[in-house]
Formats: sequence, C-alpha cells, structure tokens
Amino acid sequence: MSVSAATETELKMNWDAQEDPALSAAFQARIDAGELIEADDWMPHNYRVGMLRMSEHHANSEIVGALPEGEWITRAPSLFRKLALVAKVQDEVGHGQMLYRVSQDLGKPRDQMLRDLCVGKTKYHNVFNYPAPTWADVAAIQWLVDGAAIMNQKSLADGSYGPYVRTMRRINMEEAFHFKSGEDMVLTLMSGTPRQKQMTQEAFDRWWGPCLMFFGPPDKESSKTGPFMQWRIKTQTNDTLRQKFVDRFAPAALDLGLKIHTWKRDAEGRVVRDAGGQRTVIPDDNIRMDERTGAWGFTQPDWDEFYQVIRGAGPLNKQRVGLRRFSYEQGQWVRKAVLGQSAGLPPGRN
Ligand code: FAQ
Repeated sequence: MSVSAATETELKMNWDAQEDPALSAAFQARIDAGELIEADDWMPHNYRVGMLRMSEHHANSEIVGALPEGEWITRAPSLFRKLALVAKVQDEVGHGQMLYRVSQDLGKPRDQMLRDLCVGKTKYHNVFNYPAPTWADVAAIQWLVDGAAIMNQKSLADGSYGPYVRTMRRINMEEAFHFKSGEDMVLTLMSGTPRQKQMTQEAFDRWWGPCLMFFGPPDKESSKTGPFMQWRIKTQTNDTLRQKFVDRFAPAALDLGLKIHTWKRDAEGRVVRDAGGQRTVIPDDNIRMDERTGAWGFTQPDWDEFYQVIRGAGPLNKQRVGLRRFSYEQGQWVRKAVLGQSAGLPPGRN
C-alpha cells in the first residue's frame, strides 16, 4: 500500500474572500467581548482555516512528539522512570487524538489529516525533528519542551475557539505533570556524577536552540500573528512568548549549574559554518538580566536552521515522517475491519 496526499478537501486561507459585512462585524464583536465561538457557529472562512491549521499542526506535533521519548521506554534507567515515561508518552498520543477531533469538527476528515502528515504536506513542531541520543535528552525534552509547550498553551487557553480552548485546559493540566517529571530528572542528573552533569549539559545544548524556535519565527517574519491576534486564535505573539520562556528557564538553568551556549557569528550576525558545514559552540554572552526591566537577554537561535527543519530538511524529518507512514500502513487493515470493510490480512501475512 502507498500513502498519497489527500485531495478531497482543500481548505486554504483566502485573503480575497468576500464575507458578509454584517456577519463579520457581529463575529468580531463576539470575539472582542471575550465570547467563545463553537463549532456550529458562523465563522469567517479564514478563521475556520486558521483555527484548523493551528489545531491540526498541534495534533500532528503531539503524535510525532511521542516518538523521540517513546524510543527510550525500553531503556529507561529504573522501573519508576519507565512507568512515568510510558504514562507521559501515552498522554501525548491522547492529546493528539483530542486535537484531531477538534480539527475534524472544523471540516477536515481525520484520515486526510493522517495522510497529509505521512506525505509531508502538513507540518508539525520543529523540535521533534532532532535526535534524543541519551537519557539526559529525555530529561531535557520533559523540562524544556514541555515547559515551552505549557507557556504557549496557557496563552492559547485564553483564545476564542471553544473546543480548542477546553482541550488546552485539559492538556495543560497533564503537561504540568510532564514538566515536573522533567524538572526532577534534570535535578537528579545535575546532582549526580561529573559524567551525568556533562551528559546533561550536552543535552541542554542540543535542546536550548530548538526550544527558542518553538514559539515560531520572529514577529516581523510571522505572517499570521496579526490576523490571529485580532481573532484571538493567538493571544500573545511569538516574540513575547519566547521572552517569557527565556525569563523562566535561563535563570533556572544557571541555578542548576548549566551553561547557556550559542553559535559563533560573523560581523553581520550570521551563524558561521566551516567547510564541512559545522558550527562552533560559544558561551552566550547576552545571557544576563536587565536589572531595570527584569527581562533576560539572549542570542537569537539560528533561524536558517529553523526554516530548513520546518521545510522537511531537519536531522530526522525523514525518519519521523517515515515511521508515521509505516504505522499508518500497518494499521490500514485494522481501520478497514472496524468499518466493516474487507480488511484482508495484516501486512506481511498475505
Ligand atoms: N515548528 O506565522 P507563524 C508539545 C510555521 S505540542 C514548525 O508564526 P503561526 C507537547 C507555521 O506553522 C507542540 N513550524 O505561524 C509535547 C507557519 O507555517 P505555514 C505543538 C512552525 O501559526 C511535548 C510558519 O512557520 N504546539 O510540544 C513553528 O501564527 C513533548 C510561519 O509562522 C502547537 O502546535 C514551529 N515551532 O504560529 C509533545 C501549539 N513555528 O502555516 C511531545 C499551536 C511556526 O505558513 C513531547 N500552534 N511554524 O505553512 C501555535 O501556537 C502556532 O501555530 C505556532 C506558529 C506558534 C506554532
């Protein structure tokens, strides 16, 4: 069996769409009054498509996001950590299921979403395209990635689309457990042997930059922040959330004894690569608190890397999408059987 991109439903933004002015004004008045929009309410085409894109991107991220940590279930260092990790990975997949349900109600069939993900037609979060080579990476993911997710999702829980807002409230409660578990794991490792501390520093270096990118491109490059904020699909800009993340995690990392690094740049601020494409790690000298504002300075991540990763050329994009595709193909006979269609045999048994 091969998976092809879906063609049935093409839901695209259309900024030339002519909406009924009276309905649009009434819709905006409801948003401005802080009301929640429900699935069967009238909504402008671009609100529906924008909300669907966000919710589908989020659903995709949850199920692909289960993969880097899922790889560690059989290698967890103790039964206690293994049980916590199994529960965590199961939570993330469950979040994906809830978010696909929210997305379906906005007009895109679930099977189409799964197929679009399998062929790279739709996106998922940049962070899940990186390897997790050590147990300290699992700790860094639960501390930093879940920490970033909570920060973003708390702001999304103040949004305008009822089904997504209610899902965010539920998900955020579960993410808080993941974050606490990550904090405990990082603390344990940083209280351990010199080798464990070194391993944690290396993992932190791998995840700090991708987590800065987690909140999306700088505001000046973000095409959707303007309209999304007007409709309260987003309630804070990418740069505001990134700054909050740094204010929360830079001092916490330093307190734990971690160092914050960045890449060496040229005079124009571009990241320097050697002939083999390698970058040089240097201390981030901008990491300090502005006593006047309380905000922490930091060096921007490598935005060229961000765009490469979200366009499908990150370190593990092919493997992550390939595994989703494999699992979609393996499960096809089960989906058919559930629907009462002729299911045939599982792959490899015919
Ligand atoms: N990665 O104009 P903007 C989790 C794309 S779940 C990939 O700023 P927007 C739990 C963006 O789609 C994490 N692509 O876009 C967990 C757009 O592409 P387009 C998932 C990104 O929509 C933890 C283009 O760049 N959370 O972590 C990223 O206003 C551990 C231009 O960007 C959500 O999805 C990115 N980081 O803002 C699970 C939350 N950033 O449409 C397992 C909901 C931007 O032009 C383990 N989503 N892009 O093709 C959002 O908050 C927003 O959609 C943003 C992007 C912030 C992602």
